[in-house]
Amino acid sequence: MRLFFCVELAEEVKRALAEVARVCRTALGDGSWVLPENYHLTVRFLGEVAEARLPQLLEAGKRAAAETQPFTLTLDLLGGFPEPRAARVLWVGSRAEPPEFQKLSWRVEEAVRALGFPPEKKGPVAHITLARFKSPKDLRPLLARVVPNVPEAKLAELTLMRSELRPEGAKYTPLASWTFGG
Ligand code: 2AM
Repeated sequence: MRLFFCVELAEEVKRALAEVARVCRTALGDGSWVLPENYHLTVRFLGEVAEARLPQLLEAGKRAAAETQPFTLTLDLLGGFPEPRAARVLWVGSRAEPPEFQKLSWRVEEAVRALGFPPEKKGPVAHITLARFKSPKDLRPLLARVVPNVPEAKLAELTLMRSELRPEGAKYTPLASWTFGG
């Protein structure tokens, strides 16, 4: 099964992000726009994982969450990966990324490496993907114009999510969640 660790967002945050996406979509047009119910903060993508490894991952998630304090994230930055002038991903993130996010990412990264998963090469960037594009788009005019207006996100738990890819969009099912701080 296809799995990833993430942090889920409150409904009011998802609603505000959907409004940001609506404004962006009017400007950008085509693309694969993430369903608002699917918005999340990825912590670590694992890819295809044998079911037999699930108990170890559940243990790793539980431990990483217990060592993390609840934190907030100010969503005030619109960005593009790999770069704004030729982006394949449109995302919302933070101008001041909280150290707790980095710490959580590294705890999870260390735990999954210890389980034999290949290292993640990209450094963690706290972001929520709004859209993906088949051909790269120049997002610079949009980024210069739109500043996300989203309530502060209160992040309270780590989730191990299952992802099933479907033509109409991914279907995500939480397998387990652990409150930060135990
Ligand atoms: P994203 O947060 O930038 O969208 C589920 O697919 C989640 O895992 C997505 O949120 C996605 O990134 C993240 N992810 C990271 N690497 C991935 C990969 N190689 N393939 C698919 N998703 C990946």
